[in-house]
Amino acid sequence: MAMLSFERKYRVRGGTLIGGDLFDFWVGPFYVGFFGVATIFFSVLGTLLIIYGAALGDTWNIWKINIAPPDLSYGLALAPLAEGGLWQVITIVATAAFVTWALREVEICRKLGIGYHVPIAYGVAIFAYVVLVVVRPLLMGAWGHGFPYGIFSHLDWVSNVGYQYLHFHYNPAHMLAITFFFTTTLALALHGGLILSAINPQKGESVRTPEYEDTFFRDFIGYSVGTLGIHRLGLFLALNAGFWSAVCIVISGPFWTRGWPEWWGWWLNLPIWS
Ligand code: 07D
Ligand code: 07D
Ligand code: U10
Repeated sequence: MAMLSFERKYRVRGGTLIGGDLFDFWVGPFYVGFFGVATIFFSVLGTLLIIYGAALGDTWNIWKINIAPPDLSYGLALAPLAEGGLWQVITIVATAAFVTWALREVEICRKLGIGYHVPIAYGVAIFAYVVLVVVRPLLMGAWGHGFPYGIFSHLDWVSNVGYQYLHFHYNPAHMLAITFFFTTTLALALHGGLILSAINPQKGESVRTPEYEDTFFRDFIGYSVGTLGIHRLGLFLALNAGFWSAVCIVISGPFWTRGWPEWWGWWLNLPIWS
């Protein structure tokens, strides 16, 4: 890919976390770096392990390939490769790939002298994944509580685990997470819409300044969060969606073992009703 006109100016060496200037160069549009090489290594290895797992299974149908965690009877022990051991190795390799990808983001931020907002945001997604496949299984005493690696099989896992708690929609942290997800899309639709309405005018019209954007919301709902504020709000909403997702699943099992509708008993038992 051709180098964009501005890229040369921003391609500065240094700012690496480890290894000095080892791999401190670009290949085409990509920054490489120590963590780029590490990401490539772990993602290639992970993909090969998934292909090996698929070869051990009974289908090459992409939707049905499934690499399951060990049976619950293995507890927190290592399992033979064909009986969940592969899932355990893939979990380690996948976590390493996600973390090295995040560290590559950090190095790029350091080179550019910008904040670490993007890697922190991605860190929340990694956190949710690690909660699903490491933290919750550890707390419940068996790797078998992790989700299986497969397109449809992981959907089955979500549904089955949901019904284990009778009605997952009654999980209060799930409610919070869903509300944050919905609010994030609302905020993005409002923000995308507002920006396009102001800076992508019809032929013959002029581009409008941020004051117009502020004025739209002041006229409309009496308050504008501001042009910087909407990005802070967007990040806050999105990170909370991921965070409360992790909370909703880590409390299901380790901290609440009955149906989620029962949890609401405290409300019915409030003394004010009697
Ligand atoms: C658009 C960025 C691009 C990323 C894409 C995903 C793979 C997997 C692997 C064959 C928004 C690339 C996919 C590399 C191929 C093999 C072994 C991000 C974008 C396009 N899910 N999930 C999907 C993952 C979990 C759930 C789709 C990953 C939890 C439900 C895709 C993880 C729970 C539904 C996918 C993960 C859960 C999906 C689209 C990891 C709760 C759907 C994802 C590592 C979070 C939807 C058939 C997407 C679907 C879907 C990937 C975890 C629930 C295959 C990598 C266990 C209910 N999930 N998922 O667009 O159509 O994300 O499924 O944690 O309905 Mg899932
Ligand atoms: C875990 C993904 C991490 C991804 C990473 C990156 C690659 C590279 C490469 C593209 C967290 C991977 C990158 C592989 C790709 C290239 C090149 C994100 C993760 C690190 N639910 N529910 C949630 C809703 C029901 C249940 C979360 C809605 C039913 C269970 C969210 C509904 C029952 C679990 C959510 C609904 C049920 C969840 C998911 C509606 C089933 C979880 C988002 C409208 C009968 C999961 C941490 C998330 C969770 C979860 C939404 C319904 C069960 C809040 C809107 C009632 C068991 N549900 N749910 O977590 O919290 O993203 O996981 O009905 O475990 Mg639910
Ligand atoms: C935003 C924004 C904004 C913008 C924006 C954006 C947010 C202010 C200014 C950005 C948004 C968009 C562009 C919109 C679209 C985005 C989405 C919908 C999000 C989802 C994105 C995707 C689905 C795309 C995903 C694509 C990816 C992740 C790229 C994949 C690329 C790679 C895998 C290569 C990565 C490169 C690495 C790791 C380093 C470099 C390596 C190479 C080039 C390969 C060569 C390798 C080496 C030199 C190392 C050798 C390797 C070794 C030794 C290992 C070998 C191991 C073995 C086992 C063989 O707000 O407005 O506008 O644009």
